[in-house]
Amino acid sequence: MNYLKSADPEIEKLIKQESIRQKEGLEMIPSENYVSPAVLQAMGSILTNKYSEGYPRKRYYGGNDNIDEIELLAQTRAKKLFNVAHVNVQPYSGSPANLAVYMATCSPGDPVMGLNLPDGGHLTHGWKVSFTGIYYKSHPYHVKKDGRVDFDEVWKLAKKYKPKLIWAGATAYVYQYEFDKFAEIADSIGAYFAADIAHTAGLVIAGAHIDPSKYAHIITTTTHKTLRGPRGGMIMVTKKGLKKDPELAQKIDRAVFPGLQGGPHDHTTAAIAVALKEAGKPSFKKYAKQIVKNSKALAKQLIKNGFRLVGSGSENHLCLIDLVPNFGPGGGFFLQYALDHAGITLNKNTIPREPASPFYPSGVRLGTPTLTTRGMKEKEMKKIADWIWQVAQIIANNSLPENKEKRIAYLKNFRRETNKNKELSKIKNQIKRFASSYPIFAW
Ligand code: DSN
Repeated sequence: MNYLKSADPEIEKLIKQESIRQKEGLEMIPSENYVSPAVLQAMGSILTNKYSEGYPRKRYYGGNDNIDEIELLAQTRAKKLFNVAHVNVQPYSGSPANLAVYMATCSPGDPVMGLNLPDGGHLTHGWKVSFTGIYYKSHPYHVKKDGRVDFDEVWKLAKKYKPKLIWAGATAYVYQYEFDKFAEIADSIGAYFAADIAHTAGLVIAGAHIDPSKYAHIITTTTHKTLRGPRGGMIMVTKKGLKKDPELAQKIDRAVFPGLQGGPHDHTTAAIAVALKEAGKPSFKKYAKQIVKNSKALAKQLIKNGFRLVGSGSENHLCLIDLVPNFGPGGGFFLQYALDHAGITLNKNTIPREPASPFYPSGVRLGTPTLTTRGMKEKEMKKIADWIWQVAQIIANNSLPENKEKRIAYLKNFRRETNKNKELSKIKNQIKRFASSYPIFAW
């Protein structure tokens, strides 16, 4: 019985269309993934009916015996996988998780440090328009020309401003995070060191990325990126964190609830538990290692084709193409739009020392977690890199006008021309045939 179709045919149709898009296209946004049917089933379960403010065995409402067991299972699995002393699985997503870390460790106005947003950092690491940059005194650090964190600058800023909290982590960083270096700096000034591994959590537990558990005091993550779970978040306190502050676990828990959130999303907690169980299997390790192999293969072929990559490669799950040689400053939109039209989804992104703006950035960010979930390997990455290059050649003669009025008209025309471009339609058909032959639930 298709309940949705009879109750709400409009929504049912849109979901169907989206599932076709996800099947027929190549999803290369590095923060996305395809969850397993088991995770989906837990997400869509009757657990969504329940309220359970509080924590296991300490709830404000009755009827929570089953929910307690579910949350405890999620906690136990996370603690084991990430080798941490304490975990809170209730944050609604990555940003609320990070806010809870501020609330647990800082007072409003305290100095904090994180990677600058246009350099690949995250909004919640202190960017000026985020709550975290408005209510705390943010002193962002940057990357060098090669895209690597400038640790000389991190040392200098840390000594000068004595931040209470230092973040490591990013949304567009092609190297492994050097947690040991951050720890040395944070420890030298008595700061809390939080590792935000939202992008790389799956790689960390598979041994495909440096493990932060012995360096950081706090680890935050989303659960829906390389970890391949539902949209959610977790905050972990390491043994080192408890040594620095024996109250840290309670501070984090109090910050999540009642500090920032109400009732946890129990259907999400259950789906997180399922995803963590899947992530504990040897097949997941193989999967996560293949993500990195695929990203390296993709980077190699993109460079061979003629693209300029930030950092000249990839050490993790993503690549960042610097499109200044192709379209001049601010040209990320051109490639994102044309590829979307051809069936490859990625996102425009700032590059280090961005010459344009976060709204019209000069690069694109693309990654391999979803393609790897579908069973693709190095051979397929080569083919996809070739398509990306072909599309870039088709739209090669575009550049973003500086004048605002001219820019609007130019982009309107670009969209119109792209939509009717026959060469792009041909590539779209090839991609559709190719992508459709790889199942979404391949593992
Ligand atoms: N939106 C996430 C990403 O794409 O990296 C960060 O929050």
